[in-house]
Amino acid sequence: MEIMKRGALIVLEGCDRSGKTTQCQKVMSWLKQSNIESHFMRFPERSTTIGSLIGKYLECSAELEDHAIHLLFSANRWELLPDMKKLLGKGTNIIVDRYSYSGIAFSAAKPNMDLTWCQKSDSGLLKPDLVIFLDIDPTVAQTRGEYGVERYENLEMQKLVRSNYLKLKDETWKVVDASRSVEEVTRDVCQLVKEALDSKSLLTEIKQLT
Ligand code: NYM
Repeated sequence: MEIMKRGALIVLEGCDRSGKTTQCQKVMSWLKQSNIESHFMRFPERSTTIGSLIGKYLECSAELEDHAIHLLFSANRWELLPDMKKLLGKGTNIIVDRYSYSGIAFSAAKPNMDLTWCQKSDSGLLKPDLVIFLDIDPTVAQTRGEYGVERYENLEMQKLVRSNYLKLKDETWKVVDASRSVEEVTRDVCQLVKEALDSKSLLTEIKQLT
């Protein structure tokens, strides 16, 4: 009897302008062409009630205390946990544009925000099978075009965010040099996704973030 594999939870992370969204689209179209059942998600998911408040905060049309907005970003992941579990349980892979690591790296880049404290609210969420970190020097990323008007889109913040990301790196992380062409990056990203989908770990239960 063939044992059914659960879906894989694959996250793309990186600073602003690292190319995450483009690479998520490339991976999704490659998975579709290959007839591999997959679903795309992104965080923050701005379509929910919590997400719309996050959206207002990012657009600077609402102000929130730093811990409070951190907890809202986290709550936005918790509210989508049942959907994620359902998809993975029926064997659908999930490709996610940003996850807990963004939550921690961005919040902890603010003065008086402790990285360990920031990790706590996501403890118990699903631990990704693979985190692809699109690494780029924020000074180089900035040359890809002006940052937008959203909160956090400035060089000083992005440098702190990158150094926080690197503190979070564990055995599930693969670092990809995102300063190269879109095609070169896509080749590496798709290869890493392929390896994760072939992994025997999908026969075991998904872990939780600690
Ligand atoms: N962000 C994203 C956080 O500060 N905390 C989080 O938990 C998450 C998921 O929101 N600058 C930040 C990172 C980005 C912004 O931008 C979302 P985008 O372009 O929607 O990925």
